[in-house]
Amino acid sequence: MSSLDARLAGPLRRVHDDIRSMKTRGAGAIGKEAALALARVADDYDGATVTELRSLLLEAAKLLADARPTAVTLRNGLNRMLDEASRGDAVDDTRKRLRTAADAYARAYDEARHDIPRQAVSHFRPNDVILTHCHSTAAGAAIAYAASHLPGIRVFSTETRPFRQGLIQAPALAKQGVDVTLIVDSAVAHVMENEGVTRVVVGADTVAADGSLYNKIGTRQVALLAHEFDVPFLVCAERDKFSPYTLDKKYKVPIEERPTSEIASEAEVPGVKIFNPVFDRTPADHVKYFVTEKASIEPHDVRAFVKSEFENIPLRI
Ligand code: RI2
Repeated sequence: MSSLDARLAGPLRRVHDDIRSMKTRGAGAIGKEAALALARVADDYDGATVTELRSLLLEAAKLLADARPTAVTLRNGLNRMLDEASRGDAVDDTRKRLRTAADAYARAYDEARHDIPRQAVSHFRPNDVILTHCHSTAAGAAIAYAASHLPGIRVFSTETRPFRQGLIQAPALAKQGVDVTLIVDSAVAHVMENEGVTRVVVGADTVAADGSLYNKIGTRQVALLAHEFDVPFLVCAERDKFSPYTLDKKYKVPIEERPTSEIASEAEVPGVKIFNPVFDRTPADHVKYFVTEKASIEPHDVRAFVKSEFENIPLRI
């Protein structure tokens, strides 16, 4: 961090560390936090040149983009802010533009959680038995909305080892009046076979242009089982979960590995190596629909959607 002085770097480092440590988590939420953090950099900048401000913003964006590599929301939020900064013609103008853009970004996050459930509801039926994996605010909102509009809906929520986000998802659903049961990840096959699961609904960290899904580790196993039991697999994902980087067919979505201590301490398993990848890729042919805030998209239409939604946003980081 060369030119970001201590006054700008301290708060940024905190945002970065909160995202890295999962104090701030959820793919949508980290994109929003990063956008707001860049607006604060502009607010706190006390120099006089727009060129210097832009280069500080780029440096700040690079620092934040590092915090979590898999969810493209982080980079999408930052690229949108950098694009806005490139249009400012003076420091004050740039500051105002970034504040307006960050507030709009935060509003879009909330609106997506209002709109996705209304798009998704047509995919549910009375008495559906839904299985969900990890904690997704987008998927959770869709499930709760369906359960409040259709009778008899029941939900199974996986624990989601190792970070156990199911312990956030399940009570959040229960609080909204949903009939929800927590299961361990390895119970998915048993539950699909014996409890009559009729839908799988998950969130997304990144949706690639080829229609594949990057989401919390274990999602692919759930999708394979859904395929085996002929259960429709729905993904709730707002626009900025889609990755413009993947329009380049050679681009590989990075899979984050987290500290092995999230699985076990060395003392618990002496002499054993531990591997902790926290996301996996689900192929396009296992996804029925991506439900966005505007429409439901089939995997083969994702490339066109990404092209149209991101054509004017340069990828600066
Ligand atoms: P929303 C989470 O990642 C999960 O993988 C979840 O599916 C995704 O973010 C989407 O979350 P993590 O932060 O934006 O737990 O739908 O690693 O809340």
